[in-house]
Amino acid sequence: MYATTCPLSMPTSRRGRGRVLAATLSAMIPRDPRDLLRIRPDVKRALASGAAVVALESTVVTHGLPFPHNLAAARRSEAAARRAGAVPATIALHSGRIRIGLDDDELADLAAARDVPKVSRQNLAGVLGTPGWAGTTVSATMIAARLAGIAVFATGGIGGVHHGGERTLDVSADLDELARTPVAVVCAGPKSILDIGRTLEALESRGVPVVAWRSDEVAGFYSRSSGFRAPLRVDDAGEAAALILRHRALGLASGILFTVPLPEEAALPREVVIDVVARASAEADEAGIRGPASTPWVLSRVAELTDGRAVEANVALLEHDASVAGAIAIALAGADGVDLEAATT
Ligand code: PSU
Ligand code: MN
Repeated sequence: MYATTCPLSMPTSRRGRGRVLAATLSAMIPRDPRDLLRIRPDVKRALASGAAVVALESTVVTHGLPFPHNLAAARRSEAAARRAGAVPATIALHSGRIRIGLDDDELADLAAARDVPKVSRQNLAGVLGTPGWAGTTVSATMIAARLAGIAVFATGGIGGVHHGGERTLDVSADLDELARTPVAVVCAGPKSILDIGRTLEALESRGVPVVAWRSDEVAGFYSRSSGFRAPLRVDDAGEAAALILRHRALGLASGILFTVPLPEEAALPREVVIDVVARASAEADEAGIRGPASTPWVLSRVAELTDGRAVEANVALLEHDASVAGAIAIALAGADGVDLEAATT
């Protein structure tokens, strides 16, 4: 209709609109990836002075735990990292910015937010173009931490190969991220709902060091052991920091996965976990739950089937991981002064 009433103006106005669009885009497009970051002032100061900072993820807040346990977990993780002497930085997306460090009101806002996107590498740029909060998974949080210059990141459990993943290809983006992004991830093990054996195989193929903290076995998330022997072991934060520095000195660009057994008093017996996870996963299959919805669905069903004990375990392990990550970040900040150039040439 526009074309028939004013045929000649259409190409011109298209060009006009194109110019306006180009101008708007060039004002909006970041020249530097750091333009997309908004870093809380104390985190910025800590990073500038080489002090210890611990990144914390936010998908566990938006998708992993029910309200208000999610807020309690986020606050307790921050406090644990602080007690260890590090500055905590919860990472989330908000209206076009990657937020590195939230204040308490923002944390409460994030925890109460409904229907927010779950962001990994694949939808990071897309979701940054939308308003409101979004939770960052391990993969997106690693990307953000690296952009901000944060070397140590604490989470609950990483994603991995789901049961039947060899058929469905439901393999978390966390694994490829660990293979390509140089951030140390401190967790309580791959989430218990996963195929742990295949997850460890995939990490080995990708060249990701899997390091057990004070144990010979890979931690089992809700239970202290996964039943799988760990390829590597460290017994204190100094050893962990030394391993991170050697990895860097070799020019290896991958991440490092530290698995920390959750505190004894919060742990669930492994037989119980195996049984409950099998039931929840079978129900998810029957209900046709797939893809990114699968992890949150199974986690919440596991919480119901354990009368909330799984939620308590999840909160406790998040807090514990943050304290260990804090200690590693402190050791790393102390050791970073070591002249690696001199040490490696
Ligand atoms: N740890 C928890 N609960 C969670 C997660 C981790 O204790 O919900 C999140 C992490 O953000 C992890 C994500 O990156 O689940 C993995 O999801 P998927 O399996 O869809 O990749
Ligand atoms: Mn998945």
